[in-house]
Amino acid sequence: PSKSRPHIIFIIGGPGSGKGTQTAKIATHYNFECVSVGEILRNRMLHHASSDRKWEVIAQIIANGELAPQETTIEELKHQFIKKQDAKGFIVDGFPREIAQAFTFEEQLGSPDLVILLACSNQQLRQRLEKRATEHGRPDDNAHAIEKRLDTFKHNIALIAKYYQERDLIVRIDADRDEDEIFRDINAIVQKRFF
Ligand code: UP5
Ligand code: MG
Repeated sequence: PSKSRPHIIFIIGGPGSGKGTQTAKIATHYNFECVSVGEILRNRMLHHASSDRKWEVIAQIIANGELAPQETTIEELKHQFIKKQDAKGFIVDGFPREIAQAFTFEEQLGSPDLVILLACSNQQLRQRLEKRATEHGRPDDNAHAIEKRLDTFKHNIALIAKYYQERDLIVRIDADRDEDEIFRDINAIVQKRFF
């Protein structure tokens, strides 16, 4: 019998909503491959920005809190999916960022089985990012880029959520709470959907 394709979970939410934190927990708990799109882009730019004009431009875009070009993002995602095609499942952190990306992913890699939306108040998002900025901040953890990331998210989330809502794929989780409480809810949802 042919092996069923790996489960695909998208985890989306505003900057600082806990996508990375929860993705790591799910990946460990279920032995799923974690694909953090922001992380991958940051790694690439770290290695290539000084020698490659394309990555120099992307590094600037990200430091400004704006979205990297879709083709590059999809290309990186595809690369990960092919490299890890034997995975039990994929947990994709921080994708899609706009509706066009959702469509393109689906055409090229198939539909997600579940989309988790971490819903967090703006006040909480700002507080978490400002706290991280004082500890081990990323290049995009400056006041200007934080506002831009919040705006970009606010601008794009409604269409994305509506699209997945129509197919009953999205689950919204109150992410203003403690990490472990959030994970308990996610865990219950993943259990119910896949096991
Ligand atoms: N923290 C986490 N959970 C907490 C909780 N429940 N209570 C209290 N504190 C909590 O968490 C953020 C901080 O809060 C941490 O210090 C954590 O300890 C604490 P984290 O888990 O890092 O949240 P996350 O949602 O992952 O925040 P992040 O800053 O990574 O979100 P972004 O969406 O801004 O970052 P991402 O890496 O996904 O994208 C960065 C950039 O890459 C984008 O702005 C864009 O330029 C580019 N990008 C694209 O262009 N296309 C893509 O498809 C993806 C990214
Ligand atoms: Mg993150």
